[in-house]
Amino acid sequence: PNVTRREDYNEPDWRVPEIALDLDLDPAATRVRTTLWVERGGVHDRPLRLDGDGLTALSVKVDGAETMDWHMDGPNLVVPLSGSAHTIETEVEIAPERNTQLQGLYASSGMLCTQCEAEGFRRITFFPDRPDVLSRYKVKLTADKTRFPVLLANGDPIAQGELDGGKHWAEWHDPFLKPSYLFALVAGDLVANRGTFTTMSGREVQLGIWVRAPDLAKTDHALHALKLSMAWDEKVYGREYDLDVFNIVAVDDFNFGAMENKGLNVFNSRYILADPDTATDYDYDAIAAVVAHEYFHNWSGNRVTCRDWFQLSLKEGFTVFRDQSFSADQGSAAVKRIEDVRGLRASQFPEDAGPLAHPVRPDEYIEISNFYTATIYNKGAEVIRMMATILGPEKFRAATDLYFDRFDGTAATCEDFVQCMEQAGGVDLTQFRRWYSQAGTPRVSATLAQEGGRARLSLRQLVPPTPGQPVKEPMVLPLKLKLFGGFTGRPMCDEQLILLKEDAQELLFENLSETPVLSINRGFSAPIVVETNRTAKDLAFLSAHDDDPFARYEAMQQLMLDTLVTSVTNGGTDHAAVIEAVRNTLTDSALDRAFVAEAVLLPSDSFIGDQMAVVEPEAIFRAREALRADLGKALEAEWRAAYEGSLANRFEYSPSAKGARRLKTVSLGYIAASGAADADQLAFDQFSLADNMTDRQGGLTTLVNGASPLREEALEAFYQRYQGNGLVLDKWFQAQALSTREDTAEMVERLVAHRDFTLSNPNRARSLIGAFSVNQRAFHDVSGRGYRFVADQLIALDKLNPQTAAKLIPPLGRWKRFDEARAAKMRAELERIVATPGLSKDMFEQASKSLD
Ligand code: HT7
Ligand code: ZN
Repeated sequence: PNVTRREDYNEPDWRVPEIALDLDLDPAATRVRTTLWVERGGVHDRPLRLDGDGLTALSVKVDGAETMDWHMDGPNLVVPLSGSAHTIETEVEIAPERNTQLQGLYASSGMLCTQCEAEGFRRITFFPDRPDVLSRYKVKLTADKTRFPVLLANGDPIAQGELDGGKHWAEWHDPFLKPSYLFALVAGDLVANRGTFTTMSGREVQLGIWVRAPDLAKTDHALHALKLSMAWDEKVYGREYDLDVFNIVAVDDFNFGAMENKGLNVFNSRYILADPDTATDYDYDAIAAVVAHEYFHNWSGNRVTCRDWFQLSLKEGFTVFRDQSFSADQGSAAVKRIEDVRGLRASQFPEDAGPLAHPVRPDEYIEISNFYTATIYNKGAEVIRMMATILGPEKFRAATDLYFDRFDGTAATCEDFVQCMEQAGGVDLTQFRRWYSQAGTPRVSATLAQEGGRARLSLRQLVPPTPGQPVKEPMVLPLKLKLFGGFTGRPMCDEQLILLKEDAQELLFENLSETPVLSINRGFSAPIVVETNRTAKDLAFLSAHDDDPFARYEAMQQLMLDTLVTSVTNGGTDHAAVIEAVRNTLTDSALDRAFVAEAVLLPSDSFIGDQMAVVEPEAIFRAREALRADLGKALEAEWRAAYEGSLANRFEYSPSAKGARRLKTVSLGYIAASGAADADQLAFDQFSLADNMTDRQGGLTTLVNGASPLREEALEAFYQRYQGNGLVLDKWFQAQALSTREDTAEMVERLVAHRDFTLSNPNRARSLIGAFSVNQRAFHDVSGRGYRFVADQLIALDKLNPQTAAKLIPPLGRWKRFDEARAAKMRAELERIVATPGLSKDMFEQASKSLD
């Protein structure tokens, strides 16, 4: 397959300032008539090359006249042109109902919708399908009025009318220049939850959340989140919405979370639909975050877009940073930071340490869809966050203002963004740019040594080798740090921000009156791994006294990790320090319950594995269960108190009610781990009496991990209650796939045959196959059956939906982290995948790179 390289970038040969699309929509045969106004870019004699994917040109006209002077170069249409400006008309026919890839125009639950990022537009019509070709779009949609009464596209509605034969049409104009990946249309039998938003300059924007009629009652939360996002972007970034309408449509079959098409966002329905009976607090939060994310793209992505796909993090990293900041402002910023860091460690750190590691601005790709990764999104967001930290809030805002002003209406690069940071911030980011070019998670060792009234902090950094990058240069690491008196608990200095730039650096602290304890990388100021010489006592102290909530959480996590890794490697069972630290946190009534719930959770099996030279899934599972059991038993009274303290909680979506629910289920888990005789009944009661999905799911997952007869009863009751609700059934499949029971692999194999399981819906495929492959114990069963099962499923899924299949390869690619027997079995499955006839390039890239 072809490799696309960043260094090969050239400006487009032909610009397309205007495009008119005329689509006669029909699921079986949609006619697409396209007119392009093209202009030669610079002095050259190259023909017009229009990307296509699976298209056959039915007619080609140049300047109004039918021509045969064109040819196909593979999937692309090539038209020689003599002048500097022409109109080109093409006609194609496509079949959305046969589009199982969900890229381009496709059918989902009776509606027609599009997904064009990254390269889906070329599956609809011939076009220079690259993000630096910016055009003004006019779109006319025609369809059967009964099946498709609602016709939506980007921009503002201009006109509509009726036709003979039961058809109708609508015309939409988007006045803003946009790349083809932001094109969208939707046709369906939809209803809208409508609202309005008055912008800071006093314009009224019509808002609509479009769904099928039975789902209308589940759209209030998304609409509310949209209004909050619009107000937040005005207040925090000075960004105002620019069209008269903003529509969101929810679809059931979607490869990703959502898509920021100009004025017409298309969403995976799981990120729109919510009511207390069907959505968890996690879902509610995710809906608000994704609505915000897509809305924020209107500026960071749409008004200023990307020059080429290597710059993807320019819009994604920045927009994730923006949505994280928005969510932090809606509730507890500390808990949000903990959740974001946990997510980064669960998905990005392993990616950065594995065969698919790549820089935030990659150098090459085979299939761009494979690069919508945690590195581009989440590490990209951390890179923006570090610049914001270095500049401080005022200068960072000045820098983003400069960026938006300077690049409005253009396709920009990461370098353009960094230059704005430098200019408005008055800083030199030359070395900092390595965050864009070097892959791998930097590791810092921090050693604090006391010499009388002085302490010396020795810092060393190491950026590990990654594929294609054997040798690394030192990075700029912004580290927030502080010292606390180990005896009095008092801060011994103000928080400092230091920039670690060298391989090794030292800091001296003078006039210390007591032994200092180091608090470092506070707020997770740099996305790195820090190793310190802090003792269990130091960590326990910080977990109780640090005044930075993130550092407090982090100290507890480190204490737990150290204890667990010792248990796994030496069989140690000294859990006293962890038990005391958890007791302190759990009984500290001054703490927010949501924070307590996060702080007392043990690190996941896979995060424990990430700390080890060779991952031992079974030993990790046993060590973690043993610590859970000891915590459960030693603190049983405290868990019960916490559980009961959170019981009187009628559903309300507020930070404090969410925190109470979270702590309730975490406590339930520990009560179950203690082996208490009433634990199963407690879980079952929580499950059955719940007035909301968070509690119901909490009860269910606790039971699903155990062996009580109530387990089957709860699973069956859940299934019966929610049969027909796809999003909730996803939870049912997922809970079973994530079960910590020994027979999970067997159960998951059986669930594939369940009448509600299908690979053609991405959410369903991810809920079973995706969830199972991150269940460390079950997936890495020494027999290799987990690997075989996942490979079989991915080979089948690739035939339908290569993008979704390829995204599920990484767990198999982690073979180097396991013992020889497991590694050989994982490799064998990857080899089998690579050898599959007709494999997509998506899967080929992921699986073949994973073998290196
Ligand atoms: N910008 C959007 C990316 C996206 C996407 C990428 C590949 C294949 C399907 C896709 N659907 C949406 C989502 C976002 O980051 O907002
Ligand atoms: Zn995005």
